[in-house]
Amino acid sequence: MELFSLKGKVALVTGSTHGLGMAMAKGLGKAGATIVVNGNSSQQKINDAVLHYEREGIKAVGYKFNVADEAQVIDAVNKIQSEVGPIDILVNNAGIIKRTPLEEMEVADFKEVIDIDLVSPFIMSKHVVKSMMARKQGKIINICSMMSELGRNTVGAYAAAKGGLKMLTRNMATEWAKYNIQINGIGPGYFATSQTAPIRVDGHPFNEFIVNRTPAAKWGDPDDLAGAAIFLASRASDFVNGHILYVDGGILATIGKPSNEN
Ligand code: GCO
Repeated sequence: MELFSLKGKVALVTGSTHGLGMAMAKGLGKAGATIVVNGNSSQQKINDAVLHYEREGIKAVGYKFNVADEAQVIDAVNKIQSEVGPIDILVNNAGIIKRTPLEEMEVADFKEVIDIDLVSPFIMSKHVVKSMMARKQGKIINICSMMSELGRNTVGAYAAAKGGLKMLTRNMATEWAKYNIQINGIGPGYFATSQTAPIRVDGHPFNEFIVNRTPAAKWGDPDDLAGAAIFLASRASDFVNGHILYVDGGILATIGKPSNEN
């Protein structure tokens, strides 16, 4: 099990005050890593999250910064590396979604989704990878989506960003693997989070559609992502690079089935 140990490692997880980010960060923390908690909504939310991690026996420190603002990222990465230590693991999880038909979507909204879901992982990785290159080791995990492979009504900007993130992951691996840095992605299926709450309401057609469309016949629990995160952050994945690990209850494995079939 030493292969999966993250003892002595520092893991920066963007958007880790709640949801999938927190679930993955808790997994990394339980495997021994010190968690650098990030968010951009409020310092109070970050402080509350740090307390939550500590109550779970996880060493955590909080940094409020906007992952889409390069100046803030440069400042935060420098502060974290001098106050906590070199960043061994970067999880680019922070993201937004806007559900609007493409023909009605404002260009500014489209650009904002691309900025946070695609450009920010580039900005974060660009400034964290430099010390990983110098130390000839590091792990970067980009949080992709079903929309890295599939389209869906109303989430066109999100699909463009997540499709782009899949290829950005592969190109980062192409350019940085030679420094003994592993860059991979995790593609969550449909999980019970605040982001999916509007479409996961009892009686909401999309809710039933997902339960029927997913071979596991249920929405995922955020904790179901912890194992994949630990694997891609640990020595167990030292020769895995440019890979997207889908954790989706089997959605991508099947064409689906009509609702009258069991
Ligand atoms: C949606 C959902 C999805 C999920 C996830 C699926 O509106 O379809 O919010 O985007 O959050 O990304 O992989």
